Amino acid sequence: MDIVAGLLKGERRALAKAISLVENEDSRKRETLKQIYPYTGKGYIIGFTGAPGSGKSSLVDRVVKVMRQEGNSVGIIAVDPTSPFTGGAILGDRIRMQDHTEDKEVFIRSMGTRGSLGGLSRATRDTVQLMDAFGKDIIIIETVGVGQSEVDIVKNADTTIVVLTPAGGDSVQTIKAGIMEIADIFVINKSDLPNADRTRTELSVMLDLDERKKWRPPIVQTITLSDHGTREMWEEIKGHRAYLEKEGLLPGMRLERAKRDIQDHIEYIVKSRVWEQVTGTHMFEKALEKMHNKETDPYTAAKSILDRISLDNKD
Ligand SMILES: Nc1nc2c(ncn2[C@@H]2O[C@H](COP(=O)(O)OP(=O)(O)OP(=O)(O)O)[C@@H](O)[C@H]2O)c(=O)[nH]1
Ligand SMILES: [Mg+2]
Repeated sequence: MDIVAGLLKGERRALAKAISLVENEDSRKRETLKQIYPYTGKGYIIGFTGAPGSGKSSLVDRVVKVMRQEGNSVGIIAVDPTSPFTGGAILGDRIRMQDHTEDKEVFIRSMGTRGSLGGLSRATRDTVQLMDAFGKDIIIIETVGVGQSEVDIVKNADTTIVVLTPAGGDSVQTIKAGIMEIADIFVINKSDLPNADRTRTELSVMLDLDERKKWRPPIVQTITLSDHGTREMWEEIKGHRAYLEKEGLLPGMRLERAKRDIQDHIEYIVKSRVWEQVTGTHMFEKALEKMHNKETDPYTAAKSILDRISLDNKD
Protein backbone atom coordinates (compact mmCIF):
# COMPACT_ATOMS: atom_id res chain seq x y z
CA MET A 1 0.00 0.00 0.00
CA ASP A 2 1.69 3.21 -1.09
CA ILE A 3 0.17 5.34 1.69
CA VAL A 4 1.84 3.11 4.27
CA ALA A 5 5.13 2.99 2.37
CA GLY A 6 5.12 6.77 2.00
CA LEU A 7 4.26 7.30 5.64
CA LEU A 8 7.06 5.04 6.81
CA LYS A 9 9.46 6.89 4.52
CA GLY A 10 8.46 10.14 6.21
CA GLU A 11 6.38 11.68 3.43
CA ARG A 12 4.11 14.33 4.91
CA ARG A 13 1.47 13.93 2.23
CA ALA A 14 1.16 10.23 3.00
CA LEU A 15 0.71 11.02 6.68
CA ALA A 16 -1.99 13.58 5.88
CA LYS A 17 -3.75 11.06 3.66
CA ALA A 18 -3.58 8.33 6.29
CA ILE A 19 -5.12 10.64 8.90
CA SER A 20 -7.97 11.38 6.52
CA LEU A 21 -8.61 7.64 6.07
CA VAL A 22 -8.85 7.32 9.84
CA GLU A 23 -11.16 10.29 10.23
CA ASN A 24 -13.48 9.24 7.44
CA GLU A 25 -13.69 5.57 8.49
CA ASP A 26 -12.40 4.72 5.03
CA SER A 27 -12.37 1.02 4.12
CA ARG A 28 -8.54 1.15 3.97
CA LYS A 29 -8.32 2.41 7.55
CA ARG A 30 -7.97 -0.92 9.32
CA GLU A 31 -5.33 -2.28 6.94
CA THR A 32 -3.33 0.96 7.23
CA LEU A 33 -3.35 0.90 11.04
CA LYS A 34 -2.46 -2.78 11.01
CA GLN A 35 0.57 -2.26 8.79
CA ILE A 36 1.97 0.68 10.70
CA TYR A 37 1.40 -0.81 14.16
CA PRO A 38 4.80 -2.56 14.41
CA TYR A 39 6.46 0.85 13.98
CA THR A 40 4.62 2.52 16.85
CA GLY A 41 5.67 2.93 20.47
CA LYS A 42 8.65 5.23 20.09
CA GLY A 43 7.03 8.67 20.28
CA TYR A 44 6.44 10.46 23.58
CA ILE A 45 2.86 11.66 23.96
CA ILE A 46 2.03 14.89 25.77
CA GLY A 47 -1.53 16.06 26.43
CA PHE A 48 -2.58 19.67 27.03
CA THR A 49 -6.04 20.19 28.43
CA GLY A 50 -7.88 23.04 30.11
CA ALA A 51 -10.80 25.41 29.79
CA PRO A 52 -11.57 27.07 26.45
CA GLY A 53 -9.25 30.01 25.91
CA SER A 54 -6.89 29.20 28.78
CA GLY A 55 -3.95 29.43 26.41
CA LYS A 56 -3.28 25.81 25.41
CA SER A 57 -2.45 26.57 21.77
CA SER A 58 -0.23 29.50 22.77
CA LEU A 59 1.66 27.27 25.20
CA VAL A 60 2.04 24.51 22.62
CA ASP A 61 3.33 27.03 20.13
CA ARG A 62 5.93 28.24 22.63
CA VAL A 63 7.07 24.87 23.87
CA VAL A 64 7.36 23.42 20.37
CA LYS A 65 10.05 26.02 19.64
CA VAL A 66 12.11 24.72 22.56
CA MET A 67 11.50 21.10 21.57
CA ARG A 68 12.70 21.89 18.06
CA GLN A 69 15.82 23.63 19.37
CA GLU A 70 16.67 20.37 21.09
CA GLY A 71 16.26 18.48 17.83
CA ASN A 72 12.89 16.80 18.36
CA SER A 73 10.43 16.35 15.52
CA VAL A 74 6.89 17.11 16.65
CA GLY A 75 3.34 16.15 15.71
CA ILE A 76 0.45 18.22 17.02
CA ILE A 77 -3.19 17.14 17.15
CA ALA A 78 -5.50 20.02 18.04
CA VAL A 79 -8.80 18.41 19.04
CA ASP A 80 -11.80 20.67 19.12
CA PRO A 81 -14.95 18.83 20.20
CA THR A 82 -17.06 21.89 19.46
CA SER A 83 -15.83 22.40 15.94
CA PRO A 84 -17.49 20.91 12.89
CA PHE A 85 -14.30 21.59 10.91
CA THR A 86 -11.41 19.28 10.40
CA GLY A 87 -8.22 18.82 8.47
CA GLY A 88 -6.47 21.88 9.76
CA ALA A 89 -9.32 24.28 9.25
CA ILE A 90 -9.58 25.63 12.77
CA LEU A 91 -8.51 29.15 12.09
CA GLY A 92 -7.52 30.16 15.60
CA ASP A 93 -5.17 27.24 16.07
CA ARG A 94 -3.64 27.74 12.68
CA ILE A 95 -2.98 31.39 13.28
CA ARG A 96 -1.41 30.81 16.65
CA MET A 97 0.79 28.02 15.39
CA GLN A 98 1.75 29.63 12.12
CA ASP A 99 5.34 30.07 13.22
CA HIS A 100 5.79 26.37 12.59
CA THR A 101 4.05 26.00 9.25
CA GLU A 102 7.35 26.46 7.41
CA ASP A 103 9.07 23.90 9.61
CA LYS A 104 8.95 20.50 7.94
CA GLU A 105 9.64 18.74 11.23
CA VAL A 106 6.40 20.01 12.75
CA PHE A 107 3.16 18.43 11.57
CA ILE A 108 -0.08 20.06 12.73
CA ARG A 109 -3.51 18.53 12.36
CA SER A 110 -6.82 19.84 13.69
CA MET A 111 -9.72 17.53 14.37
CA GLY A 112 -13.34 18.37 14.89
CA THR A 113 -16.37 16.22 15.49
CA ARG A 114 -17.57 16.16 11.91
CA GLY A 115 -14.54 14.53 10.38
CA SER A 116 -14.34 11.64 12.77
CA LEU A 117 -17.27 9.34 12.24
CA GLY A 118 -15.95 6.73 14.63
CA GLY A 119 -15.70 9.18 17.49
CA LEU A 120 -13.18 11.84 18.29
CA SER A 121 -11.41 9.78 20.89
CA ARG A 122 -10.81 6.88 18.50
CA ALA A 123 -9.70 9.18 15.70
CA THR A 124 -7.26 10.93 18.03
CA ARG A 125 -5.78 7.66 19.22
CA ASP A 126 -5.39 6.37 15.67
CA THR A 127 -3.79 9.64 14.59
CA VAL A 128 -1.30 9.41 17.45
CA GLN A 129 -0.30 5.99 16.13
CA LEU A 130 0.12 7.29 12.59
CA MET A 131 2.34 10.16 13.77
CA ASP A 132 4.29 7.76 15.95
CA ALA A 133 4.97 5.36 13.07
CA PHE A 134 5.82 8.35 10.88
CA GLY A 135 8.69 8.97 13.28
CA LYS A 136 7.62 11.93 15.39
CA ASP A 137 9.68 12.08 18.58
CA ILE A 138 6.97 13.98 20.40
CA ILE A 139 3.23 13.95 19.78
CA ILE A 140 1.13 16.66 21.39
CA ILE A 141 -2.62 16.37 21.88
CA GLU A 142 -4.42 19.62 22.65
CA THR A 143 -8.03 19.34 23.76
CA VAL A 144 -10.53 21.40 25.71
CA GLY A 145 -11.01 19.79 29.10
CA VAL A 146 -14.74 20.01 29.45
CA GLY A 147 -16.26 16.56 29.50
CA GLN A 148 -15.58 12.89 29.99
CA SER A 149 -14.80 12.30 26.32
CA GLU A 150 -12.06 14.93 26.47
CA VAL A 151 -10.65 13.34 29.59
CA ASP A 152 -10.60 10.05 27.65
CA ILE A 153 -8.66 11.74 24.88
CA VAL A 154 -5.85 12.83 27.18
CA LYS A 155 -5.72 9.38 28.75
CA ASN A 156 -3.68 8.53 25.67
CA ALA A 157 -0.87 10.80 26.86
CA ASP A 158 2.27 9.86 28.78
CA THR A 159 2.41 13.29 30.41
CA THR A 160 -0.72 15.37 30.88
CA ILE A 161 -0.65 19.10 31.46
CA VAL A 162 -3.70 20.82 32.88
CA VAL A 163 -3.79 24.51 32.03
CA LEU A 164 -5.48 26.87 34.47
CA THR A 165 -5.76 30.64 34.56
CA PRO A 166 -5.95 33.05 37.48
CA ALA A 167 -9.56 33.92 38.08
CA GLY A 168 -11.98 34.67 40.87
CA GLY A 169 -11.46 33.23 44.33
CA ASP A 170 -13.25 29.95 43.77
CA SER A 171 -11.45 29.11 40.54
CA VAL A 172 -9.44 26.18 41.78
CA GLN A 173 -12.27 24.64 43.79
CA THR A 174 -14.44 24.45 40.72
CA ILE A 175 -12.00 22.37 38.69
CA LYS A 176 -13.67 19.08 38.04
CA ALA A 177 -12.27 16.18 40.01
CA GLY A 178 -11.72 14.15 36.85
CA ILE A 179 -9.44 16.84 35.47
CA MET A 180 -7.49 17.24 38.71
CA GLU A 181 -6.71 13.54 38.77
CA ILE A 182 -5.25 13.32 35.31
CA ALA A 183 -2.80 16.21 35.80
CA ASP A 184 0.89 15.34 35.89
CA ILE A 185 1.80 19.02 35.67
CA PHE A 186 -0.30 22.11 36.40
CA VAL A 187 0.33 25.25 34.42
CA ILE A 188 -1.12 28.55 35.56
CA ASN A 189 -1.06 30.45 32.31
CA LYS A 190 -1.84 34.17 31.98
CA SER A 191 0.18 34.74 35.13
CA ASP A 192 0.42 38.38 34.09
CA LEU A 193 -3.19 38.72 35.27
CA PRO A 194 -4.14 39.52 38.90
CA ASN A 195 -4.52 36.70 41.45
CA ALA A 196 -2.02 34.33 39.82
CA ASP A 197 -0.16 33.85 43.11
CA ARG A 198 -3.38 33.20 44.96
CA THR A 199 -4.40 30.59 42.40
CA ARG A 200 -1.03 28.93 42.87
CA THR A 201 -1.43 28.87 46.65
CA GLU A 202 -4.93 27.44 46.44
CA LEU A 203 -3.79 24.77 44.05
CA SER A 204 -0.85 23.92 46.24
CA VAL A 205 -3.11 23.53 49.28
CA MET A 206 -5.38 21.29 47.28
CA LEU A 207 -2.44 19.10 46.25
CA ASP A 208 -1.36 18.87 49.88
CA LEU A 209 -4.70 17.26 50.68
CA ASP A 210 -4.28 14.67 47.97
CA GLU A 211 -2.01 11.99 49.35
CA ARG A 212 -2.95 9.21 46.98
CA LYS A 213 -0.27 9.86 44.43
CA LYS A 214 3.44 9.13 44.56
CA TRP A 215 3.99 11.83 41.98
CA ARG A 216 3.15 15.31 43.17
CA PRO A 217 2.29 17.43 40.13
CA PRO A 218 4.53 20.48 39.94
CA ILE A 219 2.97 23.90 39.33
CA VAL A 220 4.43 26.15 36.64
CA GLN A 221 3.41 29.75 36.03
CA THR A 222 3.54 30.93 32.44
CA ILE A 223 2.91 34.05 30.38
CA THR A 224 2.85 33.14 26.72
CA LEU A 225 2.89 36.77 25.64
CA SER A 226 6.47 37.09 26.93
CA ASP A 227 7.57 33.43 26.84
CA HIS A 228 7.86 33.45 30.63
CA GLY A 229 7.86 29.92 32.07
CA THR A 230 8.13 28.02 28.78
CA ARG A 231 11.51 26.49 29.57
CA GLU A 232 10.47 25.65 33.09
CA MET A 233 7.39 23.88 31.72
CA TRP A 234 9.54 21.90 29.30
CA GLU A 235 11.95 20.95 32.11
CA GLU A 236 9.01 19.71 34.18
CA ILE A 237 7.76 17.63 31.24
CA LYS A 238 11.19 16.06 30.93
CA GLY A 239 11.26 15.59 34.70
CA HIS A 240 7.98 13.70 34.63
CA ARG A 241 9.19 11.55 31.76
CA ALA A 242 12.40 10.77 33.64
CA TYR A 243 10.33 9.82 36.68
CA LEU A 244 8.16 7.43 34.64
CA GLU A 245 11.26 5.88 33.11
CA LYS A 246 13.15 5.59 36.39
CA GLU A 247 10.20 3.96 38.14
CA GLY A 248 9.60 1.68 35.18
CA LEU A 249 6.01 2.89 34.84
CA LEU A 250 5.79 3.40 31.06
CA PRO A 251 5.38 -0.26 30.02
CA GLY A 252 2.48 -0.68 32.46
CA MET A 253 0.82 2.51 31.24
CA ARG A 254 1.13 1.38 27.63
CA LEU A 255 -0.22 -2.07 28.45
CA GLU A 256 -3.19 -0.47 30.19
CA ARG A 257 -3.78 1.66 27.10
CA ALA A 258 -3.52 -1.38 24.82
CA LYS A 259 -6.10 -3.13 27.00
CA ARG A 260 -8.48 -0.18 26.71
CA ASP A 261 -7.90 -0.15 22.95
CA ILE A 262 -8.82 -3.80 22.54
CA GLN A 263 -11.91 -3.46 24.73
CA ASP A 264 -12.94 -0.41 22.79
CA HIS A 265 -12.50 -2.13 19.44
CA ILE A 266 -14.42 -5.21 20.56
CA GLU A 267 -17.34 -3.06 21.69
CA TYR A 268 -17.24 -1.09 18.48
CA ILE A 269 -17.16 -4.19 16.26
CA VAL A 270 -19.95 -5.92 18.18
CA LYS A 271 -22.15 -2.83 18.11
CA SER A 272 -21.57 -2.33 14.39
CA ARG A 273 -22.43 -5.97 13.62
CA VAL A 274 -25.55 -5.83 15.74
CA TRP A 275 -26.90 -2.64 14.22
CA GLU A 276 -26.07 -3.70 10.67
CA GLN A 277 -28.45 -6.63 11.14
CA VAL A 278 -31.10 -4.92 13.24
CA THR A 279 -31.64 -1.38 11.98
CA GLY A 280 -34.78 -1.04 9.92
CA THR A 281 -35.59 -4.76 9.95
CA HIS A 282 -38.99 -6.32 10.23
CA MET A 283 -38.12 -8.10 13.50
CA PHE A 284 -37.19 -4.75 15.04
CA GLU A 285 -40.41 -3.07 13.91
CA LYS A 286 -42.37 -6.09 15.07
CA ALA A 287 -40.75 -5.98 18.51
CA LEU A 288 -41.57 -2.27 18.81
CA GLU A 289 -45.17 -2.93 17.91
CA LYS A 290 -45.43 -5.74 20.43
CA MET A 291 -43.98 -3.52 23.11
CA HIS A 292 -46.44 -0.81 22.22
CA ASN A 293 -49.28 -3.30 22.66
CA LYS A 294 -47.73 -4.50 25.94
CA GLU A 295 -47.37 -7.97 24.46
CA THR A 296 -43.67 -7.94 25.30
CA ASP A 297 -41.18 -5.90 27.36
CA PRO A 298 -37.85 -4.33 26.33
CA TYR A 299 -35.68 -7.04 27.92
CA THR A 300 -37.54 -9.90 26.31
CA ALA A 301 -37.62 -8.11 22.97
CA ALA A 302 -33.87 -7.38 23.06
CA LYS A 303 -33.09 -10.96 23.98
CA SER A 304 -35.19 -12.42 21.20
CA ILE A 305 -33.63 -10.08 18.62
CA LEU A 306 -30.13 -10.97 19.77
CA ASP A 307 -30.95 -14.66 19.57
CA ARG A 308 -31.75 -14.24 15.90
CA ILE A 309 -28.65 -12.40 14.73
CA SER A 310 -25.11 -13.53 14.18
CA LEU A 311 -21.96 -11.97 15.60
CA ASP A 312 -19.76 -14.02 13.30
CA ASN A 313 -17.16 -12.33 11.20
CA LYS A 314 -18.37 -11.43 7.74
CA ASP A 315 -15.39 -9.48 6.48
N1 LIG B 1 -3.00 37.93 29.24
C1 LIG B 1 -2.64 36.80 28.67
N2 LIG B 1 -3.35 36.33 27.62
C2 LIG B 1 -2.97 35.16 27.05
C3 LIG B 1 -1.85 34.43 27.53
N3 LIG B 1 -1.74 33.30 26.79
C4 LIG B 1 -2.74 33.32 25.88
N4 LIG B 1 -3.48 34.45 26.02
C5 LIG B 1 -4.64 34.84 25.22
O1 LIG B 1 -5.72 33.97 25.48
C6 LIG B 1 -6.48 33.73 24.30
C7 LIG B 1 -6.66 32.25 24.08
O2 LIG B 1 -5.40 31.67 23.78
P1 LIG B 1 -5.29 30.24 23.09
O3 LIG B 1 -3.85 29.89 23.09
O4 LIG B 1 -6.01 30.22 21.82
O5 LIG B 1 -6.09 29.38 24.13
P2 LIG B 1 -6.64 27.88 23.93
O6 LIG B 1 -6.72 27.32 25.30
O7 LIG B 1 -5.85 27.15 22.93
O8 LIG B 1 -8.07 28.16 23.36
P3 LIG B 1 -9.11 27.09 22.74
O9 LIG B 1 -8.30 26.13 21.89
O10 LIG B 1 -10.05 27.91 21.95
O11 LIG B 1 -9.75 26.42 23.92
C8 LIG B 1 -5.75 34.46 23.18
O12 LIG B 1 -6.39 35.66 22.94
C9 LIG B 1 -4.36 34.67 23.74
O13 LIG B 1 -3.75 35.81 23.20
C10 LIG B 1 -1.11 34.97 28.63
O14 LIG B 1 -0.11 34.40 29.12
N5 LIG B 1 -1.56 36.14 29.15
MG1 LIG C 1 -6.48 26.05 21.18
